[in-house]
Amino acid sequence: MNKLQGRNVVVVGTQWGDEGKGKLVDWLTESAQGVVRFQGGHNAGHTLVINGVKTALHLIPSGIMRAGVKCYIGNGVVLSVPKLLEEIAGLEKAGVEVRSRLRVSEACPLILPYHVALDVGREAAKEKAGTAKIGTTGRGIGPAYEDKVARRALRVQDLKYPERFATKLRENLALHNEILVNILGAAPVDFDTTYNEAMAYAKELLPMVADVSRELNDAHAAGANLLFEGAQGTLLDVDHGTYPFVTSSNCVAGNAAAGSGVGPGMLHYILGITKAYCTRVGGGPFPTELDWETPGTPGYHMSTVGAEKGVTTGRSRRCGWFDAALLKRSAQVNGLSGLCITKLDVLDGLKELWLCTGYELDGETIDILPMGADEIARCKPIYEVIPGWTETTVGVTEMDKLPATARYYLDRIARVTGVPVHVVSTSPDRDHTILLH
Ligand code: 2SA
Ligand code: MG
Repeated sequence: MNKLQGRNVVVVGTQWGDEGKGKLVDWLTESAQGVVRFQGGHNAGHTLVINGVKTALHLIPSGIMRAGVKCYIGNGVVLSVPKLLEEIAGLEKAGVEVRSRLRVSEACPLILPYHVALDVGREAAKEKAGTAKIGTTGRGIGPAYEDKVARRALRVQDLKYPERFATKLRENLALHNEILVNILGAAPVDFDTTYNEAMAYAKELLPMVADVSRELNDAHAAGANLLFEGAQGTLLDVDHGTYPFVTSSNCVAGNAAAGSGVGPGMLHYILGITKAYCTRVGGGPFPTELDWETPGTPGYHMSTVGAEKGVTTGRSRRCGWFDAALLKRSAQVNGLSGLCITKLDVLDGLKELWLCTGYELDGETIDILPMGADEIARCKPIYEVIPGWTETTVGVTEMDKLPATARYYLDRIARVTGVPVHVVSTSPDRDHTILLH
């Protein structure tokens, strides 16, 4: 029995997302009976490769690729119903049974067309004004969370009551259309179209709607092991990330409880998924960023060998050296039990690897990432240079089959961050995984 079996495990990204969480959740699902999404929305992009076949998921928990596993979309997720139905249709076409295995919380706030229009309109206005864009995915995530905390969101449960839905929709449209038209110079969103579309998809969604909090508590009481699948990453967390260049939800492990309706005592083990180098898509500071566009440079190597493109938007991800001081922050705010290092194989062939162990900030040396974008933007990384390896590590499944320098690199990461490495991933394939007991 390893440390991850027989427990409820939270999987979180420790950097800026795209650490490879989807593959790990799928792999861990071998010993789980339920997988839960607790924050974010269809801005997420989780790629799974099973028997050489690639599947991209945005909303549905990665556990869906294992027959018999139950999947839950918790209250912390902002839900675009048409996007969910599209994803279900795609999976069904590939022969995956979804509807009988997926439960959606009735407390999920809905993403409606005006959220998307506001998101896209605001980014365009920033561009026009020459101010730094957030670089959002344009999926309406931020505006949907704003409505939630402003206590005016339309939620999944409102779809059950057409009149209530219509009243709330009218109120929301009056508010948002004014901003769209008068401030952002965008087209207004039409009531009838939005209402009719919502009522049409409600029929398809409602059979999957459930009291997810209760179902998770019942499943736990009956002895099921649950996996909580984080989306995005710790440095995109609305409180702990590179604010304001963040997403609008809490991506940290603590939110697995609040975003799904279980108590924190039910979260037994926190696995921090960590890429062997750093990437970020969208705007905002990135202390260890490299030139990733010039052929022959280490950054270009990471970008091309690592195929660093956004799964949702297709944008190129920025690339840089591993940042252990950033990871210290992540370890702290998540309470990590162990690390899973992914994409180690991407570093094969690099002559040397630079590991950031701290920064110089305003003339002082610090050993942990500071708070907020402005301070982070002023950080100058301090590096330790480690020799690389020439051997291929693709598909290695045992620690002692890794080159000694690769093992040293992993050891340095564990020592500097203070978190043990429990899993190493050596390719996107489910089976190419090293488990350290
Ligand atoms: P948003 O749309 O409001 O959440 O954007 C705010 C910031 O959060 C970043 N963000 C992401 N970063 C990495 N991966 C994400 N998912 C997709 C992927 C992204 C894609 O898996 O590649 O395809 O572009 C994700 N979702 C949100 C976003 O870039 C902004 O910096
Ligand atoms: Mg992703």
